[in-house]
Amino acid sequence: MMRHRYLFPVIALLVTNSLQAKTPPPDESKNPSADFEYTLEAPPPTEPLTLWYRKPATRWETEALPVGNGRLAAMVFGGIDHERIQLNEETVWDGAPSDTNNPEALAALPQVQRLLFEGKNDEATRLAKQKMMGNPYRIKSYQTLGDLFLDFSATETVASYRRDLDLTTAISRVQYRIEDVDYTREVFVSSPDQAIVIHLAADQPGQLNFTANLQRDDATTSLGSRNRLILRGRLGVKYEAQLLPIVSGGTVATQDGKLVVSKADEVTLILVGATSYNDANDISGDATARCEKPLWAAATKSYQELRAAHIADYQSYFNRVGLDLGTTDAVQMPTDERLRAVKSGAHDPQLETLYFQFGRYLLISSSRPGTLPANLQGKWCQHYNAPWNSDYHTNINMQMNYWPAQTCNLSECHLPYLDYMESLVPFGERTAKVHYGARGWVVHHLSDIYGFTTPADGVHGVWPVGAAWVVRDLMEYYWFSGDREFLAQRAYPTMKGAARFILDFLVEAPEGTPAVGKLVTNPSHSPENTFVKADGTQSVFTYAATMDLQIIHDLFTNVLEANKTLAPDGSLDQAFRREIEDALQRLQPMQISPKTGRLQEWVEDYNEKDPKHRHTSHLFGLHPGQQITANGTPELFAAARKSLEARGDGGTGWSMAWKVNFWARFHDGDHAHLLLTNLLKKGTLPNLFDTHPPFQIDGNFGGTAAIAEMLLQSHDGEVHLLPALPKVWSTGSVRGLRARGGFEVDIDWKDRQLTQATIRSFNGNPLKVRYENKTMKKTLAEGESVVWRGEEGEI
Ligand code: FUC
Repeated sequence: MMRHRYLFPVIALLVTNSLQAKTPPPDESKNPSADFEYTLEAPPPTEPLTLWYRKPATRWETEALPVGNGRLAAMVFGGIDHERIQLNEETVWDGAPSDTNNPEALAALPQVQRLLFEGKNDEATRLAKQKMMGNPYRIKSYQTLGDLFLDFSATETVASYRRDLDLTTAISRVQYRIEDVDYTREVFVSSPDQAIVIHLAADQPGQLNFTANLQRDDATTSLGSRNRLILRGRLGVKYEAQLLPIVSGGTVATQDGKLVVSKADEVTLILVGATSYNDANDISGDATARCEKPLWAAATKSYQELRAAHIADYQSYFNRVGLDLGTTDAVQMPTDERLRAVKSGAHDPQLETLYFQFGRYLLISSSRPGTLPANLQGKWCQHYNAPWNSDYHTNINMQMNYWPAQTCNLSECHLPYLDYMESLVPFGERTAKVHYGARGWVVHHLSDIYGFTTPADGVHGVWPVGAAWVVRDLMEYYWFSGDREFLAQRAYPTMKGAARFILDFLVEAPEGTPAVGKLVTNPSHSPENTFVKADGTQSVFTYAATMDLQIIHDLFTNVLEANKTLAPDGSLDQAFRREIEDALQRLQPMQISPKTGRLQEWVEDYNEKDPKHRHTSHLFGLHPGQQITANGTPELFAAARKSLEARGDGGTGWSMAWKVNFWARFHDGDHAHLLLTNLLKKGTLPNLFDTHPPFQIDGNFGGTAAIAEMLLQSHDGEVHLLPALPKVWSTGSVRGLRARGGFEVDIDWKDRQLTQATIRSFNGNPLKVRYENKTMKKTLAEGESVVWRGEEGEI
């Protein structure tokens, strides 16, 4: 048999990181910790929905593979003599409940507003920085729970190595052969059993020999009964992890805080984690009890039972959507090599499908009913001080995480976002009152799990439209589900609170401004873009940024729709409704620049300091909003397109993902695909994680949502099939996408033409479906479906 052999270089870097006690990664240099000789045979057959690699991961960020159940998460390296499995629990978050409202803010507000209207942006910035920030104005970081290390005896020669992540089962597997023994390791995170499960096996008895230990800075590890490993520590919250080995054959013993497994046939490690976090006000829970309950329950089950329950649970989400964009031989290549080929110009439609399904996988694995929402890194974070604290950024990032939730048929995974937003309401009400003297509730540009709603980081944090934006997902949830009780009990009251704040926050623009007499926001930003004024001075701080006006238009329109849906006779909240209708009339409209023909980013036609800036905030009204459409507002639609062209085809990961969505909304499939390719080329790491850089998960979710948006749209009163199909996806099919109005849609196409669509109705709403310039109307009963092949008229 032909064998390729190559040597891994000896990595003998001894990193002294005592100066960086709080700066993991602790020992990426240990993976692999010895010099192996890999013997590769022909790659094993692979499956289209599997990420797979020929070597163990050496770097967490780019190579390790994520598994998770919404609450617990892990990154698997697949090491041979040294395995690192990095662990997360979603509430291991530094900080503690505290009141960060700043009582000086309210008095400064009118002065800051006056200065901004007078064009004294620098003075306004100085004053706002001094008086309007939260106290303190920084939050602390989401953190790692620690690491599980498995150490095996050193090996010289390893054959047939492969590690993978199977998206159809949510199991990460490592396989290799040493001498004539085949080893297999599987890792998954079970939602039904609330445990990280690691299973080690060999095809011959008595071959498993290793030690296991749990580690984290500032935490202690001890041994409990039945050789249980316990890791305990405290930030504000108390955190804990416990590991229980279930060993067949051989022996298990303990030594120096480690488990020692010798000559075992098969081993299952059950790993649980929890903290004392109850909610944003209360961190007094019992972390130990929260660990022990699922631990002992899982310990009564066999590995096969745990595995089967996990797969059944996971597949009840994952299997709802199928995508085929065409096949390619590249499917036989490891995922990192395929990505490299795409970076050098190859077209790999199956990698695009894999990327799409990976985004769905990540959402299912980081956001389940009852958990917190996915943060900037989902739930996967190896840091003590993560980039942007791995927080909830509400000026694009957290919202983008949830763009695929509805269209990609993961409605339940949307719930953590909605629950979390509602949990912020009482905190946001206090901030509205203390900082703005306003009713309702406000969130600024970021938050954490302790109810942080005040301005953070710098003057760009004085961005009071966060709540107004996040509540749009409540309406999305309603549009997709048709759940009227949800609309009445949850969506409407929460949107109303956000709208109340905006009603009080809006001010009339004075003489001397282009918006004179109109209602505008002040202070305001176009997140986080700097403008240059006619006198050459620069600022980020102004009034009436276009995005604010669009967010407010969206919120007011949605709250009115909800009000009218709940009480068609107009009897609900009449005074409030009139206030909203009146404010909507008086709201400053969007402007098209006479200089450039583009949609203006600010009410004054400033130049941008960086015309290619990553945020394209003034296109919110195009996506995710729906104020700008081809039919409804053709001039704004054309101006928005010019704005996007001027921004270019680059950006950070999430920025490119947003642009794919924009191009999809412009019904330009080829340009959308160009951006998707750029996202894969420049914004995607070998483990398919999105990179800002560094790793940030929003681009994965935005990219997945965008692929769905290219195939199906429903924001403009009709179900639009294949609105942005690129030439390169000439033949394909998609099953199970969801559309507003309560529909599920399957589409087949061939040679760039629709062949057939099946539309199932969940709510019995009237259906209008479009393909190119053909439309069809039909009222389907609840549960009824229709097959359409693009014929005009009613069928
Ligand atoms: C926003 C963006 C940054 C980054 C951060 C987490 O502030 O401007 O690019 O994504 O969020």
